[in-house]
Amino acid sequence: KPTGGVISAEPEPIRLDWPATALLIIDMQRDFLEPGGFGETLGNDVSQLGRAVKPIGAVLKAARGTGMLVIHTREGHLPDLSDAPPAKVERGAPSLRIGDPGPMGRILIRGEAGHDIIPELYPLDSEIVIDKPGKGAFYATELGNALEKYGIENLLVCGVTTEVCVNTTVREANDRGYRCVVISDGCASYFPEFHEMGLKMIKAQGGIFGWVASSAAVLEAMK
Ligand code: TIU
Repeated sequence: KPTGGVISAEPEPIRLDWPATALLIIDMQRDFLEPGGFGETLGNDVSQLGRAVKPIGAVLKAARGTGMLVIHTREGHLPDLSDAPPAKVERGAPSLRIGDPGPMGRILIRGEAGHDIIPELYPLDSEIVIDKPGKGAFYATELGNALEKYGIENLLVCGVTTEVCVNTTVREANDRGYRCVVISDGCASYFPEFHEMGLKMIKAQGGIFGWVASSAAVLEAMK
């Protein structure tokens, strides 16, 4: 089996070596994708995110086949909220606040049913799960250390939401020197126009933050 491949991406094709590449799946949690979770408490139509599940599932399966590092992230907070800034907890007028009891347990709290990753994309025991208190996956987490430890140079990034946790993470990863290829149909937003613009922002100006490719293009490169 080839140890790398060329992805037909925008603004240009990119060759990746799988041993130096990690698949990074951002926050595919029930709290964002299912009714009764954090995303819905903010007033969002959570059905907008479901379209990313199948493309991510296909890439996850292929990535496991290459043996590449797979990392899942989860946004959430400790039960005592000690890692939740008041500025985040107090924000806006959600129907339930972070830490309040909801139908899937306490909203956005680690260990609760709603905080967990959706069954379709559930991590294997061998895969890394990064719990993060913020939108970016590097802030107050072990992600940076893990990428260094495994010799990772490139990230295949997908998950939700495109303009929030995916963009925040890709922007910092780019500053840290990682080549980021964002999987267009493997991301989704509660706002389709933000999804589209979020992807355009990454690949504009010669790929100012990284590359964008479809799941089909990624799968083709992994064949
Ligand atoms: N609200 C929203 O669009 N996103 C988040 O709050 N977190 C993530 O994107 N994961």
